[in-house]
Amino acid sequence: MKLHDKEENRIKPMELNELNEYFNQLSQSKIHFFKTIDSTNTYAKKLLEQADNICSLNKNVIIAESQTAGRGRLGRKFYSPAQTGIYLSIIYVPDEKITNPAKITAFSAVALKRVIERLYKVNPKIKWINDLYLNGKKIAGILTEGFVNYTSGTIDAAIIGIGVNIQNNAEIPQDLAAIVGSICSNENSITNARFIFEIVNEFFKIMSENSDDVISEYKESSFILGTKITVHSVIESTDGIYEATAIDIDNEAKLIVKLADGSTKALNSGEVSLHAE
Ligand code: BT5
Repeated sequence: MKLHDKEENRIKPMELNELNEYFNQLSQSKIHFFKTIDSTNTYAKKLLEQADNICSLNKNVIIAESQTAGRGRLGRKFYSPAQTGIYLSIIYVPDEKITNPAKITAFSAVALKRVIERLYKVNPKIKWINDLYLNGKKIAGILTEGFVNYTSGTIDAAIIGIGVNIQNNAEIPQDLAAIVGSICSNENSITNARFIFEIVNEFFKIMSENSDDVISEYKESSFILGTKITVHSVIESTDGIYEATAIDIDNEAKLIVKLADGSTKALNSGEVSLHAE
């Protein structure tokens, strides 16, 4: 690739003015923008902890151009370099208590997939429960964290953290190079500000859509249904690691698997990795 092409393809840093202009269209929303931060999810959690009234934080969005301690699930790291990806956290305070954060993750994955398709004209697939893949590599991850009200024991708010690789990163650590991909599209006119705004807008739209329809869309985009997978059980430690076939995703976003003895099981936790053929 010529240097000239590289320069053109490089994503531009975010313009705060442009971000503000977009977010002015979304009523009640407020953005918190950082050039760099440890983790946008951690910052969102602090905001919630310090708030007198958490409802006022609904639709607050924390955005960073890079993260020094980006987090995945189960204490894993999310590589979040500047220039090639976007990192944001949405604070969501619904009218009703949150009973199933996993479902919010599933809905977010569909929202993110829709926006990537619309803007970048590529078709990512979803790996249950929180990853988007393109051409066999992971291009985005979602980390939903519930904010628990310790007095009532209910989950009163959710923090939806989204990280997307827009372009390949030349400095990616060796251990990630084989699994990490990027959107890497020819659509160079999409600014980061617009991409982020569309994600947030689509998220709030999808949360009010018919749940069965969204789950159907999730299933249509899911690339593990019908395949053999290896289940790494984390919470139900007695189950350890076992093989199964992913056969369905139910209306609560649980993965239904069929075991070797023909029995089925609904997974709502634990880690799922694709079976190596
Ligand atoms: C996730 O976890 O993929 C959720 C990632 C959420 C990141 C966002 S960024 C904004 C917000 N603030 C945060 O601190 N986090 C959220 P998980 O499914 O556990 O996947 C983690 C695994 O993905 C790692 O162990 C690596 O194998 C791989 N990985 C790390 N960095 C990656 C990257 N940039 N792109 C794709 N895969 C990556």
